[in-house]
Amino acid sequence: MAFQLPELPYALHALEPHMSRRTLALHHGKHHKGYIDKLNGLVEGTSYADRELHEIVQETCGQSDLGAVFNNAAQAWNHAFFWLSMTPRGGGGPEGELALRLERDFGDVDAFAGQFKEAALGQFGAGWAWLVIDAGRLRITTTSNADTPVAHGLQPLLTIDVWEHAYYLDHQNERGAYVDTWLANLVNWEFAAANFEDAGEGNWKANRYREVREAFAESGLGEQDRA
Ligand code: MN3
Repeated sequence: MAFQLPELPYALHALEPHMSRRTLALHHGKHHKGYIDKLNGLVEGTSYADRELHEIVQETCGQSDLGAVFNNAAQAWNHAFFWLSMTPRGGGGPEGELALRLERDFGDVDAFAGQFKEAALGQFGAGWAWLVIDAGRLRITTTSNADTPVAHGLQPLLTIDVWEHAYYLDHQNERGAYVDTWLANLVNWEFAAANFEDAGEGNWKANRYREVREAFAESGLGEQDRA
């Protein structure tokens, strides 16, 4: 079965005024859909057609002859994760165990936000900034272009897309304003906490991606609002 574009877990206008309907409609309906469509074309008739998305990402990483498969599979995975890293009632900070771990590893949520913004601004050109678990500790990392922590054995908790298409319509070249707005109003700490709880279970990648797909399938939001 071909890979499907996941539904957004909220309506296209739900993140306004922090992320415009126009940005979300283009980003989801054109960019994300483009990666899914290209991936389907590339894997049709191959053994990858029936695999889980994260398995394709992991198995094609670093293989130069499969670069196009990796790029489109990784971008498909990253964007599905990015939509869930945001919520209309986002911002603030985590609660519970994740809050304690954030304090241990960064000091406090403001210190985390400062380091996350610095990493997002420091990513030269297209890419992603991530909060991950690395050997039991929370860590901020960045990846270039389509690259993803999923390909390198790290468990992502949150991500922000810092490709220009993610923010140019709303913030032009001001990536810092985009990251500030995202951290203050959109970041989904409940999603991060759910990912944190999966840590150490071994098969988190399959579990998490399945949950991502189910969340989209169950949301039912956005249908009447599709651009
Ligand atoms: Mn993008």
